[in-house]
Amino acid sequence: MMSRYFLFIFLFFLFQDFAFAQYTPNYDESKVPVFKLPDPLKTFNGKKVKSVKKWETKRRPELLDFFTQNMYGEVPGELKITSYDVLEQSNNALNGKAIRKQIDLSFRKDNNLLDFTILMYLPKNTEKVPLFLAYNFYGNHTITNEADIIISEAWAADYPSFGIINNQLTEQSRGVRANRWPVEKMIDAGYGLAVIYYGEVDPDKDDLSDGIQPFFYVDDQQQPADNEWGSIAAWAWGLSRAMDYFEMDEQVDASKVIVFGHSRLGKTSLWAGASDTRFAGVISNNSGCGGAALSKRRVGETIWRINRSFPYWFCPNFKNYSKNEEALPVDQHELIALIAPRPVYVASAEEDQWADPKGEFLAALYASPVYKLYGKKGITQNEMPEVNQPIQNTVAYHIRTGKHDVTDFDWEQYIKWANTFIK
Ligand code: GTR
Repeated sequence: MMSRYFLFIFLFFLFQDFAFAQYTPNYDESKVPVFKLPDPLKTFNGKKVKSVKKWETKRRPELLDFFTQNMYGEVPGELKITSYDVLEQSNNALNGKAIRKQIDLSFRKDNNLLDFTILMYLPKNTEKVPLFLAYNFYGNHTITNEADIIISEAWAADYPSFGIINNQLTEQSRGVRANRWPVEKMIDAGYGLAVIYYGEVDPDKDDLSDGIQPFFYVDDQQQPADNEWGSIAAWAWGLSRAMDYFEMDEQVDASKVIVFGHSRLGKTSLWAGASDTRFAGVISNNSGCGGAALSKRRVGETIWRINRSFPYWFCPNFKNYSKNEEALPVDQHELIALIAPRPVYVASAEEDQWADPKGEFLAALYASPVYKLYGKKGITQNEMPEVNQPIQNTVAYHIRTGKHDVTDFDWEQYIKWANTFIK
C-alpha cells in the first residue's frame, strides 16, 4: 500500500517537472529553437519579389490576408461615424499652452450604439498639426491632471491603487499616468496628441458580447467566426475611425498621424498601421508577442501562452499556431514590412524580457529589405545596438534601460525621429 503511495507521489512530481519544463517561459538564447524565417520578398509560391509593384500587387496583399484571416481577424463589415459631438473645448489648456478638445464619436447600427471620446491636445497654431494618436489603459483623465477631462463610464479592469474598483474609473485616478504622456514636450515640438480609452471600443475581458464586435453578429451569432476580429483588431478599428474623424478636423494634418501604442496597445498600433495605410507612421513600444517580437523564437511570452491568457485578443484561427510556430508561414517581421514604406519605430526595454527585446530587434531588421525595395533605409546592422543608443532610420529601433513602461526617454526619441521622418 505504502509503496503504491510513494509511486504515486513520484509520478506526480515527475509529471510536474515535465510540465514545468515544457511550460516555463524560455529566456535562454541557447534554447531558442532552430527555425527558418520566411522571406518577406518571396511569395507563398516561392517567387522572388523584385519590384515595388510586385510587392504591392502580390506579396503585400497575400501577407495582409494571412495576418487578417489567421491572426488578428477580419472586420466583418463597414461602420462609419454616425455623428460626432464636441463635448468640451478650451483654448487655455495646459496653462495656456494648448488647445484641448474632447470629441465624442457615435456609431449606430440597428439597435446598437457605441460611443468613444477622443481627448485632443493641440499646439496653438493656425496651421494643421501632425498628431500622435494612442489608446490609454485607464481612461483619458489619467493622462494629465486637468480637471475638465471627462471620466469614462466604460468598464475597466480593477486596479485599487488607482481607485478603480467595481470596474469603474474614478476621480482618484486623475493624472495617475501623466508620467507616460509628456504632453507639453509634444506640444512644444509642434505635435498634437489624441488619446482614447481603449475600453470604450472593446472592454479588455473575455466577453464577446460587449464592445463593437456584436454590432456585426448575424442571427443568433454569439461570437466572432474563426477568421473574425479579436480585441486587437477591434481596437485597431477604433483607431481607423478616429482617423476618419481627423480627416474632417481642420486643425489636424491627417496625412501626418502617427499611431503609438504600448504593450497590448503596441500590438494594436502595429496592426492599425499595417491594415490602414492612412497612418503616416507607427510606434510600437514594448509590444512583444503578437506585436513586434518574432514568434518562432518562442522567447518569453509565446503564442500558446498568449492565446491561453488572452483567448479573445486574436481571432480563433490563431490557436492553430499554439505550440505550433513552425507551421506559421509568416512571422512578425512581415507584419512590420506591411507598414513599408512608412516610418516605423520598434522600441524595447532591457528588463522587459517577457516581450523578447532581441526578437523585436530582429523583426525590425528582417522587415528592412522591404524598405530597401522602396529606397528607404531600415536597420542596417545585424547586431542589437547598445542600450540607450537608438538607431533612427525609416525603420527605427531602441532598447532602453528599465522595465516594461513608457518613459520620457522613449518619447524624446519618438519626437526626434518623427521630426526627421514624418514632420
Ligand atoms: C501582458 C501580456 C503581454 C502584454 C502586456 C500588456 O500580460 O502577456 O502580451 O500585452 O500584458 O499589455 O501590458
